[in-house]
Amino acid sequence: MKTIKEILAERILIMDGAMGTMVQAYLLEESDFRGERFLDHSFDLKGNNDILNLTKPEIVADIHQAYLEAGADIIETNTFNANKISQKDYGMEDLVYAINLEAARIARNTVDKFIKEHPGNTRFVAGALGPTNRTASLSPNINNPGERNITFDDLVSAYSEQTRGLLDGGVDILLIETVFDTLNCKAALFAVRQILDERCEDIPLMVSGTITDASGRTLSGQTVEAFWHSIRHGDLFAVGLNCALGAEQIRPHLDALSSAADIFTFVYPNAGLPNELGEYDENPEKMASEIKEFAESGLVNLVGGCCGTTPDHIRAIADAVEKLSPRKVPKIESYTRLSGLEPITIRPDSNFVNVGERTNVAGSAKFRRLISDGNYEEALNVARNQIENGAQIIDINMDEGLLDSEAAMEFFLRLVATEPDISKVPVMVDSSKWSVIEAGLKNLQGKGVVNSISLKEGEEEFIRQAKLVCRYGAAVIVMAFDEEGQADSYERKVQICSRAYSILTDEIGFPPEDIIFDPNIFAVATGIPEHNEYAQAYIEAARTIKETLPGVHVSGGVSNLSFSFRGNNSIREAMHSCFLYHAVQSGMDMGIVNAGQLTVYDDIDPEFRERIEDVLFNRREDATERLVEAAESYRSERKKKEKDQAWRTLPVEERLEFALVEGIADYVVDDAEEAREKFDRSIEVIEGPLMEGMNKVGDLFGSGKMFLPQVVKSARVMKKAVAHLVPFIEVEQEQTGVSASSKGKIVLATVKGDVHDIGKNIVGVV
Ligand code: THG
Repeated sequence: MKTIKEILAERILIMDGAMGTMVQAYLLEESDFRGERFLDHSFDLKGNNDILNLTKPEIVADIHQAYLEAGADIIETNTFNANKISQKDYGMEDLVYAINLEAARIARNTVDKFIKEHPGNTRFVAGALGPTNRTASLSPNINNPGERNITFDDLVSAYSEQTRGLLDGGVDILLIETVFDTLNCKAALFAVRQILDERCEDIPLMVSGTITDASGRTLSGQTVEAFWHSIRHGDLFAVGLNCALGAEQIRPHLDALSSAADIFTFVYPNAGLPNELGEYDENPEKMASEIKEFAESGLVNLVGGCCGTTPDHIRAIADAVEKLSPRKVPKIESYTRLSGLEPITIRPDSNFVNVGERTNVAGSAKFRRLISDGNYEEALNVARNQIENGAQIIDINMDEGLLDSEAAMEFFLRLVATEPDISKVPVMVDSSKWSVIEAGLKNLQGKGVVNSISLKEGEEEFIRQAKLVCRYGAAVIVMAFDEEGQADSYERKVQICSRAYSILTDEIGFPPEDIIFDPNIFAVATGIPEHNEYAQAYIEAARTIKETLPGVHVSGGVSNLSFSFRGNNSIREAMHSCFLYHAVQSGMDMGIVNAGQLTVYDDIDPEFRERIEDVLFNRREDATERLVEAAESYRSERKKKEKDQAWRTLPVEERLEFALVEGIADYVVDDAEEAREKFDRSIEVIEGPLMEGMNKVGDLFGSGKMFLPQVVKSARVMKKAVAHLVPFIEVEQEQTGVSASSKGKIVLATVKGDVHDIGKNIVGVV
């Protein structure tokens, strides 16, 4: 018989329709659900459709048979709630294995019999794993956002048991369906992959998400693309959407999924939304015509029906798509794809990625105090500020002797999960303890980054951890650290990273694009001569790693560089800026930084910059001395500069430009007003000095002398200035009869998430 992949290359496959809708039509009573076996069971069983596998197997088989006759190629087992979490409601949690085993056997037997009676027909059994009735990413208690009534481990255990039953009963496919919380789904994937490994088996795995409302997000808040990034690691055979909205409303989300996913896609919608009587209005013809359009548009490889659909719907759908060709699975570049609630893709030509460092108890006295005092609201603000200042990922570290770090990581991530403006970005779980990293991974619904693993405890442990990183579905930072210690020279950095790369890619098939090397940024200008080569060694190692290890990224903890100037933030910022300016040119494409505290490279006094660069490149014997010497005066000068506000005496045009480049919003309204009085028309302030300032920002950004967090600050200043001017512009337009609309409209289209999109948003502000 043909394999399912062979068939899918030829035609669109048909999945079956609703089980529940069909069961309802039998008008079963409590006694039917109970049968002989559960006559004395202490819970009401009416409505527990899964128990019918044990008490009314002939009904389940008849429904399967009806769908096979209607043209379904794939029959789903009657196991939507056959997990111990959902069955607990009926006091049936001990019967879960038996229910799944029987359900799989019923479907198996019905399908096998059908094949025998219709030679040449291939049909398949998909073991259905539902979402359970609990959600791992949301709190059940509005007053306590950190609370959960289900954990990742609970879910893994429940899904493992269900998977065993389904596999033992002989299913051909496993279908994790109606996913409303991706963390639940990640636990299911973890369980299924683990069980298949244990049994040395492999069968096709399908995942189906569900979009519950008009926002186009899953119940737990992810966009379709973020959802896809979170589950890609599952080595899936197909991904799709089901349930919730009817076919029409599901279309844009199916479109998004279909363009993002480089595997087969499917959809099995409801027969519309239930009406006020709880009935489904969409008739077979209407639904079939909608699904036909999906197929004609090349969006799907498999189609079927969910709630409210019947064999008539499936027959109509099968007829409608019979002659249509299946979607061609697109080739998608294997770029780094992370997610929080929203997706982020890091391409080889992406700009430098800022990772916010402040949510680190070891790296911020303030954050440590907030966590140890239990002031989580403020601690969340630390994370939020990093993002507002341009961090695209946040690094979270709870390594502190007096903390229960596992518990702190878990609790903080659960709080983060309930703050959409924070959880929109991916999380980097930072700890030197593997148990803390695992605690983190069990609480991330998106695809995050493990920070970090290394060869320090040898290859065996390295491989064990790397495999787990894959199984949880994360990218990983690999430190240049081996059995001999941390790499400090160029040679050791390159050698360790190359060794780690070949172990990861050759031995365990780790995707290269999910490897981020950190060749160690160490403190320079410490007075210890051995440290003098550290910065240059990093910068050169970054170049070689990027050139010789295809697909990877290079990151580092930037603030480490300036530890010897602790307390002197102005010199530290200047050092970080100089370092990044050079390191990014040589291939560093990600860094853990204090987002919002990066000086503009060109702003650093050239003489001082030279002293910093003398240190970074170890250009003179007395480089450290000269930097230390300048440090004090630089600090006081900077302080003076900050205080004495010499720039306030510049002409207004130059003040506006300065404020934009520096991201200083304090005076911009006054300055915009002053400029407005100077010009004939208010719009000229925007078209003149403000645009000029933004052009300067653009040039600095383009040449790597400004980073995204700084551009964000500039945009904020711009927005404030424009907000002041707009009312005047509108009045003037009215007076002159020249209105904005009479000038026509400009439509700006960009690729969502692409670098141009950032540009578009800035232009949008303008
Ligand atoms: N590589 C990787 N991960 C890392 C590091 C790295 N994680 C931790 C660290 N290094 C990066 N994060 C920080 C965070 C803060 C500081 C330095 C690095 C820092 N903090 C101030 C200090 O210690 O002086 C604290 C000041 C304050 O209390 O506010 O410098 O290299 N993969």
